Amino acid sequence: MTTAKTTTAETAVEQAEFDRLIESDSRVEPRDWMPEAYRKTLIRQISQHAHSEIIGMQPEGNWITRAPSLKRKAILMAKVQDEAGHGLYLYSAAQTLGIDRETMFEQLITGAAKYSSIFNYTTPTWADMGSIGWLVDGAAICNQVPLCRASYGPYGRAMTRICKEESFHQRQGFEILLELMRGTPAQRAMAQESVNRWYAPALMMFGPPDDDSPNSKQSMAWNIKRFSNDDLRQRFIDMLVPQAEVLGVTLPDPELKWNEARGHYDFGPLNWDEFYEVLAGRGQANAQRVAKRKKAHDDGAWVREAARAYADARMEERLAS
Ligand code: FAQ
Repeated sequence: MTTAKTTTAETAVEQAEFDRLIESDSRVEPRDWMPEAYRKTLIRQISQHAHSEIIGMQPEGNWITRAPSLKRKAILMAKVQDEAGHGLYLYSAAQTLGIDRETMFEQLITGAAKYSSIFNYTTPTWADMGSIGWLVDGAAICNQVPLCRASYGPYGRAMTRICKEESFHQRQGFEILLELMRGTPAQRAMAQESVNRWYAPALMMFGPPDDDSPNSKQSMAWNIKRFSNDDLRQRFIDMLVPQAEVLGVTLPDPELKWNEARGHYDFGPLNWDEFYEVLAGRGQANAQRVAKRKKAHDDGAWVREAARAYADARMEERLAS
């Protein structure tokens, strides 16, 4: 009885300290007490973010062997390797919350954990490397710069480094499209056709409209998310329009129009049925993406076993000395 009372009192003190950290916009660190719901939300978001980076290597990995020049190949390889690194920082950040890598992997393969809808779209043309860099990395930066200030320390710190690399990714995509748009009529047509396919899915990366976003309110109260899905989407569109003018591409939305009174661009409705179909596993490439990830994991079993055997041997040596 006494123990239970003490525990409740202790929890109240810990909760008050957690609330103080959040209210003062300070960082919560792995050693700190945190409410279970906060821990769960972070594990959900960080692990899904990590899965997105790892699955996100596939649509571009598809073009490494077919890049049009040695220079483009080297840049693309570096970018895809960066995504692997982002996945690893993020898995490590999630592990500080008490979940292990094998469990996260199982959640990805069984569909219990999501990854970004955008990576279920296919990349049939070289111009798609430009669109992914410009639109997908552009949306990722817009969403992720505020996450550098996320209340959970390991997540915010991982995001700072990730964002630096993402801005190089965005610029290389923009430059691929710029070169195509300055090329032959066929190259210009290829760039425009690709932008037509990636534009709306990139806008949907920010998540459902605020009214249909069950997690936003609490995540914002905890200083994990700093802006709502719709606010970030609007910010991204406002940023894209002048960049599209420089490129000379048309954004495929006839309702896109500057609204002087709002100080923002108005835009047409998005097809949220398509978004939920992709989330339900019925996108262009869901099955292929997960199967490929599973095969890579299975094929890498011997590396994990060897690394474990080596670590065990080193430990035995240390204990013996
Ligand atoms: N795709 O209540 P909300 C990248 C789910 S990395 C799939 O609004 P929340 C770099 C959401 O999880 C891209 N699912 O949720 C790169 C929730 O379901 P749950 C990844 C989505 O968490 C570039 C449900 O819908 N970035 O691109 C999506 O508050 C090129 C209700 O939604 C991040 O993960 C979606 N688009 O807000 C790599 C950033 N949107 O979990 C390679 C961190 C929503 O309850 C190549 N994450 N859902 O079952 C976030 O900022 C947030 O988690 C949001 C969603 C904004 C994605």
